[in-house]
Amino acid sequence: MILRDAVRVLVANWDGGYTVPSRRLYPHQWSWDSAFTAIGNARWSPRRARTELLSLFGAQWEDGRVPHIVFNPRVPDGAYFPGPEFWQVRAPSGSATSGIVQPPVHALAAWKAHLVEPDPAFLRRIYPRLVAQQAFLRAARRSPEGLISIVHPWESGMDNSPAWDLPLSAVRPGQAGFVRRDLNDVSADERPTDRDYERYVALARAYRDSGYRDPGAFHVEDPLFNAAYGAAECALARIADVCGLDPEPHEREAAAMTAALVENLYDDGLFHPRDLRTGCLVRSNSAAGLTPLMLPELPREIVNALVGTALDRFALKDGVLPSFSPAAPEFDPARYWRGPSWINLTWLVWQGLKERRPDLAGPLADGVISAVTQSGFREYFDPFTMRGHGCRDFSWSAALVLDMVAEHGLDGLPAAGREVGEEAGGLGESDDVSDHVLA
Ligand code: 9WN
Repeated sequence: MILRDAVRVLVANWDGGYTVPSRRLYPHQWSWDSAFTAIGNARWSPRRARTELLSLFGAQWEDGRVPHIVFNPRVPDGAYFPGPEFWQVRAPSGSATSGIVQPPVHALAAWKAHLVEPDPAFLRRIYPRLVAQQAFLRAARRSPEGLISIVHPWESGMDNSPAWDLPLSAVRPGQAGFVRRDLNDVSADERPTDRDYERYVALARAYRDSGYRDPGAFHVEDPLFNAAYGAAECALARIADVCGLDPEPHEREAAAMTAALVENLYDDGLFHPRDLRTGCLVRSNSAAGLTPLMLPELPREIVNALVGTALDRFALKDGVLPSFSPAAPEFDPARYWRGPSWINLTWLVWQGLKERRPDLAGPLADGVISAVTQSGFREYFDPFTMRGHGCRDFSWSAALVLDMVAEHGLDGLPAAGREVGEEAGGLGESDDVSDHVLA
């Protein structure tokens, strides 16, 4: 039942070449959402997964950046703020896009799609695009210590995390002069405050006005973003291998990122962001600090310390992962990224636990499945009551449940790999899959 419902959400949110995160709240294509959605779609329609990724990379900029939003010209102006009229920029393909990025989880998604249904031709097609995405980050955002920076909380994907409160306090909120659209669909106490929104808009405007070049008043190194970059290099090494290319440069790059993270962002059982304006670590309690677990070469003692932190400070033994430590004063179980459990973040940490700590990974998958069974495919969940918050029928919640069930099983039934999705995908691999992109 749950699997059919997941596929139904993904079918309803499919726009012919990609999946909107949510029909009402997010009616365009988002970068890391497309990667997570592709991971789940691969379980019942690998073709859809490949199309989704190719469609996103169809809007890649010449400098290699993959914009965080690709706008659908058929969606009415004003359906989402800030829309194309705010960003004022187009990709070489002609698509209107934003000018900021999101964590590079796409190489991992491409590799996972290939594992479900091997397709070397797809890998050969997307590999240079994925390499260019990483090259942009190195050229435009890499510090001498080897870490990649972000210039906007939206680039972290965890926009309203309390980890950004301190760096954001240095940002002067601009004049309001805009109308928020998000509050039409979701209650104000589950979304960022107006004050935060004014800062987001001021930052995005300043970056836009610099020609999408100069970091402005917000400039930080985020553990999740950097872990995603490192995991992307690991995936690229495997992809290169299939393509008959040398995996070694990617392996070296992944190892260098792992070392840079440990050297610069690790302290006291958790990875922390670093504020490049002050040079200081922001010692917050964000679950983003656990995501370097994705990196296969993370030293054993750090893995053990992170697991200890996950158990003590994030109550991981209860089978859920809050986005922020419940023990911290900023924790809020219902407000966007300030404590609720998000399925994508849980999935990233689960990647790092599956082999090392199956005793913890199993209950985590069960926790996710029971949250959606109780509350549906909501955007986020109260980690104690599992009550759903944010929008409904949220794509990555549905997609990643398909992936977790495929690997972990359901209700005591064993993992079934792709058959999971095939059974649920009785709804049909529709003809509505256009593979027009990158043509
Ligand atoms: C801004 C689409 C996106 C996710 C982000 C999430 C939220 C947008 C917003 O929705 O951000 O990019 O309007 O709040 O924070 O992770 O990609 O689902």
